[in-house]
Amino acid sequence: MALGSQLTLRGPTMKVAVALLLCAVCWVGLRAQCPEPGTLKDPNGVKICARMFEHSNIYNEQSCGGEYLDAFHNDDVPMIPWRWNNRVSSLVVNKMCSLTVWSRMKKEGKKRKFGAGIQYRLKDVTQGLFGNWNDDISAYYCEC
Ligand SMILES: [Ca+2]
Repeated sequence: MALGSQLTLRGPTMKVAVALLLCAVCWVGLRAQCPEPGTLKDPNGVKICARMFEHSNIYNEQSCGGEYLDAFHNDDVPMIPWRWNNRVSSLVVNKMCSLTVWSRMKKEGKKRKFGAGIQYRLKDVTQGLFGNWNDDISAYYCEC
């Protein structure tokens, strides 16, 4: 632990403690975890069809980060809210549900149907020959 010993030598103990505390807070802030498909419910206990997340991560346990957008049963959204356009990077589909997505507004462009489960990285989901689905969802339909 070269960094730790340098800090100890150069600064007072208090500085080290503060640094460690900040680091811990920082790590918690960055940490995210994809919910298990069967646990997706809103605060009122209503089943969520699918949850789409702003970020993904190369580590599965840190994926599904940032803001998220919930889709409920029968949500038919040909025009995703503007601030969500081309932004979704990971998603979870509830058990017995499916989420169909399009790469262009008005359900145009490429189309893909996701069954129940966790997609940690839409970057890994191919679209056509060279593309992928990261930051490329512009319309969706969810059903259970
Ligand atoms: Ca994103």
